[in-house]
Amino acid sequence: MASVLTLGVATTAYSQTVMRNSISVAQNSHQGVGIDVLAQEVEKGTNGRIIIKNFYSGSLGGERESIESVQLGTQELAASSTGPVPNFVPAVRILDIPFLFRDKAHARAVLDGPIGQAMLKEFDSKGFKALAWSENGVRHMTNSKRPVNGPDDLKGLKMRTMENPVHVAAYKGFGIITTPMAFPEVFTALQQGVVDGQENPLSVIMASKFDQVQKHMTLTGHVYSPAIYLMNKAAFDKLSPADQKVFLDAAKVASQAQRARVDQDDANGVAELRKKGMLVVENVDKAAFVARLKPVNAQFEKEFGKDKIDAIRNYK
Ligand code: EAX
Repeated sequence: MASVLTLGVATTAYSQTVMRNSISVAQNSHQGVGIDVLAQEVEKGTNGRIIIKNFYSGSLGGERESIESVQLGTQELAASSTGPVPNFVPAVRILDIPFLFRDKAHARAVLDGPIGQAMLKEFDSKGFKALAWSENGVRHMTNSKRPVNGPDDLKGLKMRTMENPVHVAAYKGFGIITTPMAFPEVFTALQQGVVDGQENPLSVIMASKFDQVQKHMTLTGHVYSPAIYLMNKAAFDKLSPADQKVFLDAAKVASQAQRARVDQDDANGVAELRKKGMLVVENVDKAAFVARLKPVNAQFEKEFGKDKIDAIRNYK
């Protein structure tokens, strides 16, 4: 390694690689924790040879745009919910089926087990290295119009959805008027009344200050939303085997930190949002919501295969 003595301080001139990563929510969030830990672990594991510069709050675009940039190689990394992912890797769609998972523990076990790990391999042929599953959280409904005590109360609500075909089909099953929209546009759309409501995990609702533009929340828990750390495949393949291991290990540490923050947000989110004025329906008759989606679920079983859905549903 060439070393240069300048101003009496020995500096070792070594090549430092700077990569970019992005999320659509604020840095003070579960996803912000995830990518900050990922960056710290990669810098530590490569002794500063690789630095990841993080961009928050959709400053590089929404999740779909960022995933597209990673696929094209104009951005090395992106951390995203699985919302827009089916547009790139259709095999992942099955994970977005409402009421597929019993709870977070069930979802984490599936994602960290053979089913989820095999799914990560589906990304390779699409130009991505999927470093690890992470977690967006269990999604709940919010709106500015009325309390939602049962599925009938959803009928006719104009709700923003993720750009996700499974969600759109399912929410139409509730009689919701669906508006797919990139996340960075959601706060303004809610503020201006372009849509009445949206649905997201408590972590996202809190980080995005939706209490300022949404009066009502119902803990429907209708979808478990995985998240994922994606890297441009060519950029990953260029790394030495040792550095590839650093990235994969860093992603696992980051995922644990992100999941821990989700647990923290789930523990105190309702009280915090109530303090900020939201009216929260906590005791929800989930069976009523599940029953309303029976016809849509029949469609999903045809589309994805009942055996595949049951393998996830019954995973212990
Ligand atoms: O990943 O688009 C969404 O509602 C996502 O949950 C949000 O961007 C956090």
